[in-house]
Amino acid sequence: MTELTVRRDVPAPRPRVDLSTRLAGRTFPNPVFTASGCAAAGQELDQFFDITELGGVVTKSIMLAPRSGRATPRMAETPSGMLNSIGLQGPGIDAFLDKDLAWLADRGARAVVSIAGGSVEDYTQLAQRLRGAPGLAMLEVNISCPNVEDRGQVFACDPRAASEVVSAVRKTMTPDIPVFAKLSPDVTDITAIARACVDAGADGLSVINTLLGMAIDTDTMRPVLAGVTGGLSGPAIRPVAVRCVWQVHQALPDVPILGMGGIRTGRDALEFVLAGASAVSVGTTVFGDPMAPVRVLAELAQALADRGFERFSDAVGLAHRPPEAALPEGPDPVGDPA
Ligand code: RRO
Repeated sequence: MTELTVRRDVPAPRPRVDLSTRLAGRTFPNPVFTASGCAAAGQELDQFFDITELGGVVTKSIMLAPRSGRATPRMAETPSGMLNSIGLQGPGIDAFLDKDLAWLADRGARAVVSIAGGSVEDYTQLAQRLRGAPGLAMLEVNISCPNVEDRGQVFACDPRAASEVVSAVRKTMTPDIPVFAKLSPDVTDITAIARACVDAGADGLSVINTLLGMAIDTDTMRPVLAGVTGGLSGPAIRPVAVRCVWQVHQALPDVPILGMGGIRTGRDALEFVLAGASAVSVGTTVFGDPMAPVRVLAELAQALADRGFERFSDAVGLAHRPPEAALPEGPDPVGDPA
């Protein structure tokens, strides 16, 4: 068997922009994170680049028990996007703590652990298990997985259910760990759910999970995915994600947002930041380009420098301000050659 050799590229030097970002009282060195479900717990990506270069590593949602997930096929390509119906495959919290989180802590990465459950009690127990865990920098409460048998379990589609989960997790987790709730775009008014989560104690919001989608194979004339429906991700959903970040930031300007949905370049990331995201997750694109997170980070730094920013934080939500207040003071804000 031949051994796989992988590159460990050194990212290009970044221009001098202060990229640090604060998420609910915790400072991260930069605003580019992985996206839950697209990089497992970071081990594979670390073969391509040093994952401690990223602001944080967001892990695949973990449940209490090990789970094999849904039947295959569970992925399908779509125009500018991808459908998945993984169904929360994972090793369960015990193995995750022993192996994945321990590895992230050893590695010195900032771990953002995504948790998922079928009941409020599941989430509470997960938060209990994670209390005081070394390496844990933040919790992402996934209340919006589209691939559950019962749509009633998509807590993020109902303000009361979302609130119950978030409140239980916030009460259980130590105050030093920010608790973010991950929202679904598949709702009439995302700001109502966002508000319910924040009122229940969420320190921030992850915006957005995948959109519920479906593809039918016109040769077999049957659904492509064994699970029939799946979560749509990739550039196809970026305008929806940017709109959701915009709406949530407008409604709750003081609440930090981790934005995601189809980010492939630094400019894409900047779009989310201008809409109101204080950090971004890079997801689906890593399947084709494992270096994408560090590339996006370098491109974002360059894009900010090209526009005259000295601090990343000055760009957060800037698109909401009137045009005369929109550009920072500084050198030539328009010289972006890309
Ligand atoms: O595992 C999945 O099928 C999955 C999850 Br937990 C999620 O949050 N979003 C998604 O598109 N797929």
